[in-house]
Amino acid sequence: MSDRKTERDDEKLGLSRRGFLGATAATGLTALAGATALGGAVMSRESWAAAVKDAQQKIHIEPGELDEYYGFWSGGHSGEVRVLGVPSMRELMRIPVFNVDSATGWGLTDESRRVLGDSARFLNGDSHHPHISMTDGRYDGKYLFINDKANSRVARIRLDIMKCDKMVTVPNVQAIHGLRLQKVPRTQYVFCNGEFVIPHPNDGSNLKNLDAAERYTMFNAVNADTMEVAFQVIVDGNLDNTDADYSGKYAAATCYNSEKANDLAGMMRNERDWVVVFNIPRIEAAIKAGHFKTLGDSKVPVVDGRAGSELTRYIPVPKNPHGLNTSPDGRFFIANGKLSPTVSMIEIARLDDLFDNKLKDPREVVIAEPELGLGPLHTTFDNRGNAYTTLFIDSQVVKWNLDDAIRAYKGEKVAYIRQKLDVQYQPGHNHASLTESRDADGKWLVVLCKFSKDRFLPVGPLHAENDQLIDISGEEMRLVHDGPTFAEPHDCILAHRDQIRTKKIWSRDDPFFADTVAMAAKDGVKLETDNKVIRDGNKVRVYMTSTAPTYGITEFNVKQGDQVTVVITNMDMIEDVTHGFCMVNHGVSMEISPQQTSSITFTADKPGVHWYYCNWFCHALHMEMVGRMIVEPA
Ligand code: K7E
Ligand code: CUA
Ligand code: CA
Repeated sequence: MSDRKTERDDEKLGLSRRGFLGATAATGLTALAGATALGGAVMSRESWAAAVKDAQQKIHIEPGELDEYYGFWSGGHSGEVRVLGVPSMRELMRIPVFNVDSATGWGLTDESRRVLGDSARFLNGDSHHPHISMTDGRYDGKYLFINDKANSRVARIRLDIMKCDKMVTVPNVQAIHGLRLQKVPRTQYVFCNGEFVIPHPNDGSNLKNLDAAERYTMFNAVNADTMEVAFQVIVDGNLDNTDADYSGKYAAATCYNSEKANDLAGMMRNERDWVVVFNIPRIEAAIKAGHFKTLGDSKVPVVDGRAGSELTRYIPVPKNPHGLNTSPDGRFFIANGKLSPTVSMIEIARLDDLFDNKLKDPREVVIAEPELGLGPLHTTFDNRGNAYTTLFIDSQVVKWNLDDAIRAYKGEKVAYIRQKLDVQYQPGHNHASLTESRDADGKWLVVLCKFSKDRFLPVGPLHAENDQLIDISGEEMRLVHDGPTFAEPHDCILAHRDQIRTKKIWSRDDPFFADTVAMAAKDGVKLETDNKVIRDGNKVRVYMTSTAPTYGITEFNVKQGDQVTVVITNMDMIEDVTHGFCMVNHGVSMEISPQQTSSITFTADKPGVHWYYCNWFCHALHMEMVGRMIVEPA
């Protein structure tokens, strides 16, 4: 422990240990990285130690005490969402979404497979951008939405039960990447970007002359209530990240491949790519007036937003821009330059003029383009007019002032950079508490670092990543916690604990299992009391209750080849008494929490005796909570 503090002291004093580590970023530009603390005087060893102690006290949550913030982390290519308490950074829960989960049975149960729909055949996902639904620019705590880049899906998670309840595959695009929500008047649309440019139609009919084929990708809006795709907008170039404004009128997205190239060198050819801005009321009006087409089997209205369209505007910005972030005061869209050391500040108040053709040059909406360091990827904000941008190549977070950046751009001699803080290492997203809402409070900053190198005990060639917690409540950013994570949270969102209201046990009328309840009603079964086996041809439905430590049915008979559906209703009322159901050697497992009904379907393909058991620890006699399925040979 004392060793680590000494190392931190050394870093603070400028004896940066990573100076000896060499560059990780392929660009080899690391050597150009700037000094650690621009503008900040080097503290004495004593005052630094006192400051760190003070910060560490803030994040120490006593056993039994609760955190002030919920954090929702994307799980990257593990496909899930993780729930953390902040500032302790304790992991509270995992919410399986685009993955299959052995513990809860997500991807195995009938209820989850209904949510997954056609895409239940995919066992992988790649979740990047979790965002909480809003009303009037404030988190309303109802839903969390998240994209799946791997299989072009968007999912909705109900935050009262922390389960995914809807999912949609966006048609006619490949790889949904950027995702953000309409903030005002409420989240009616989930905006999401199709990243890759593909030929249309993409049915193999144009492979002989692909260059001549029409090729594009689309910006998409999903209806947050129905989770159906509301509209799609054809764009030039490709689409990376997106965000929406605080008036409900505009959304914007970055494009890194204005070149429409298929290879790396081609995608870096242009010095500027662009931000495309979408005029949502104009798009809605065009669709209402019938000015749209549809593609293939899809019924989704498609409008054309390519150059010259009245629905969009293209604003050139340098170079392969990545993150797109709206400041919580509603004044700016900020595009992060990635291959340019700058970020581009787009003044949202000037967009009306841009759309009304009152500006000669779309660049007139760029009110400043501050130079921050190497590899700016994402920007987040406090409530005091400051922004925090990750510098991937420099492995730093830079704190800078929005208004001072504008003054400097106009030629005033003013320093806009407040501080640069080393992070460990190669940060992607960062996220400040409540920053995507009007309630940004400038207390905590999470920085999601892609590399941990030597920060943790080694665990083989695959290293942990490192989500660092930084105290931003004072003048100076202070690193207070390292949080190792598994592949690969891209992004997170922090909400105050009062903004999230969860259920302690299920309601019997919850829509999550309403289809199963309807099936039981058809079979004349009362789920809360009946323990019954219903045969319907070669389909067998086994209805049982569970009350710690017993199942309502401890033995049932089926025939080899029967399709068996086991439906269990957990009649326990006590919080925390979750039961499970696992049929040995059948790949069958599920969670049944208090007052929940869960069901799972499988084929009884092996004659003989097959035990089932409860796999969620529920009682002193949990081991004895078992039963047998007897399968007669065909
Ligand atoms: Cu920068 Cu997918 Cu948000 Cu990763 S994206 S870092
Ligand atoms: Cu029921 Cu363990
Ligand atoms: Ca480019």
